Amino acid sequence: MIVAYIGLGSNLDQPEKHVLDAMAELELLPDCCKVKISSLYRSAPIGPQDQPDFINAVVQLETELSAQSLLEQLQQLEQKHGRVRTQHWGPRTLDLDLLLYGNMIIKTEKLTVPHPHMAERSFVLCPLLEIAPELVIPKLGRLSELYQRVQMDPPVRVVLS
Ligand code: ROI
Repeated sequence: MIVAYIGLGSNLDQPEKHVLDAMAELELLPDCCKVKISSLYRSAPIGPQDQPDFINAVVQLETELSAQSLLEQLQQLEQKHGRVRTQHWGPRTLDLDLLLYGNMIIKTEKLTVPHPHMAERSFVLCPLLEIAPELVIPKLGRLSELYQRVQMDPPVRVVLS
């Protein structure tokens, strides 16, 4: 059993709903159980600015799937949410990033873990810190220290009505 962390993001077509639905769907993946979910957070887009704000969250999963199989499952869920890859760093209905897979360092053509941009992104570090405050990330170090160093403004926690 491996503990994996998934970053969720959406900025199209009721983004809160895409993220909340995906949280539930992650638990239903084969050989996975969802252990912890973060709050939802809102932040301005990084990349092109002419797109809506993003809603982001992080889910901790316990899984028996290999990293590659988990990645394929995440890509299928993105498809189900109507994800189309058009503009680079453009808007999206659902983005599911495999952030961490146990303590493993993975570098293949399709997958780099730890996620290569996570240390620069407050919208990843902040929800991750909420559910795993003591986490130490391979190659990157203590999550709490990464969060203190990040340059980007913190995301705003979404209060669901
Ligand atoms: N910007 C924010 N704030 N949140 C994201 O999830 C996000 N995802 C992306 C790009 C377009 C890089 N910008 C983002 O893929």
